[in-house]
Amino acid sequence: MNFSKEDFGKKFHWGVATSAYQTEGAHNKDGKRDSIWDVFTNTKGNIHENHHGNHASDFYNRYRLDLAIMKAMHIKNFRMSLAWSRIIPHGDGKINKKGIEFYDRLIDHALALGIQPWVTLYHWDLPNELEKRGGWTNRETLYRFENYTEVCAKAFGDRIEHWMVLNEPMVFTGAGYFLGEHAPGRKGLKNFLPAMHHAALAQAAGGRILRDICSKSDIGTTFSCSLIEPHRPIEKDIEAAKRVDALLNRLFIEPALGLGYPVKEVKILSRVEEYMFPNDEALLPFKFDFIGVQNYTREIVEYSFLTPYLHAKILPANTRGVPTTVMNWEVHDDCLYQMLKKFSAYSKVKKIIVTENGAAFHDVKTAAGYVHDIQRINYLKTHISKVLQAKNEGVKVTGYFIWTFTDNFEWAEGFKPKFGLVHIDFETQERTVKDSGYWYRDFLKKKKKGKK
Ligand code: IFM
Repeated sequence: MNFSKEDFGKKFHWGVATSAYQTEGAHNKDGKRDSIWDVFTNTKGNIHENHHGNHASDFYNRYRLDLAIMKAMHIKNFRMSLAWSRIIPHGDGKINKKGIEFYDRLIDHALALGIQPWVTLYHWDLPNELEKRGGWTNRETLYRFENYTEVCAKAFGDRIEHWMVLNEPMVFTGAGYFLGEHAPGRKGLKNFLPAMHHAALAQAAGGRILRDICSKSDIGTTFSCSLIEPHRPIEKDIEAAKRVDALLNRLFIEPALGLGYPVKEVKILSRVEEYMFPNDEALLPFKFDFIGVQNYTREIVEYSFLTPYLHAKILPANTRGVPTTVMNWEVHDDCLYQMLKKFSAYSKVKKIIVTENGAAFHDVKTAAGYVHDIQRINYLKTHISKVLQAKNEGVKVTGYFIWTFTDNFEWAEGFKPKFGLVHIDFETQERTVKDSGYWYRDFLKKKKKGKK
């Protein structure tokens, strides 16, 4: 490895990223009510082998242990999310004191250990009571989200230096309200378009509320993205790739930057007007202090007459003869670099943090108690080196967070994909630091040869 942490400068933020539903467990403890994921996972057939996050990696009860491991690994930044249904169990109305107290304890403990919590307000776990009233398809959810943001900002804002409003809105609206593969399992344009619009409004509204209440904090939001390339260098595939790029990579950042929805490329999006109030265009932008870029892979696209709306088809990685992860995502060395270049080309983007990057592989714990996850180490080294390349070329990237700290619940794929630096035995909840975890620890600790 021909680079070290020092090459990124002293102010670069190194961390790990997690989310509430994927780790906390304690799904009905201390006043928490159901989120859409509690309900979705309890319906047979929705999730790989009917797994659910009722217990997950039991972070709710074991956060002290996990933070101690984090500290031993020299990890100083911890991206986590708040479970709305723990704080305001019905999504609306009464605040659950015990929910606030849990996050108070967690935040205070992290800070006492010298670990900065980076807080995401919404990582997909909408209180189910709101879903019963239409969820993100109902504009009312936007107003409830504003209230929830205010409650969190007032409760934790004195200690949180970095906030993120939404996690990957394209994924939770696309997979949750168009494809029906994620909670709440709704399908079709009539669900997707209003959900998308209300989430885009929530993204900016959340930013404004946080800025008002937490004027000293850095306010960001995160975007999923993939490098999109055409299958063949022919007009039809090139145009198809542009449409997929607009949908997957531009749909939420462009309204935030005041550029509107990418309707020129994806014409069907213009139907969003049905759900827009007269002043909405002015409410979509917000000047975020940073954007979170979350990239894992590249997608190859070809023209397809059969695909409704987009006329574009993504070719699954396992049909292309490329190396893949357990998610069937291509391992592509350059994709994160390309994404950093792409997002930094927006002149209004002030700073970029890689708020997620990582990979799921078939980890095996040996009889001697080790996890030799060499593929993950290689993946991380390559991607981190590409972050450095982008930085050296002038991209204002100021942080990098590995997805994820411990193995956890991977949504529709259940516990099958393992993304963690720390292995979890979900029967016993035993933690074992993988070789990648030791590698990250040493990377964070090491000084470059010859430097003091
Ligand atoms: O586990 C997810 C996370 O919740 C959001 N970003 C992608 C990760 C890996 O799929």
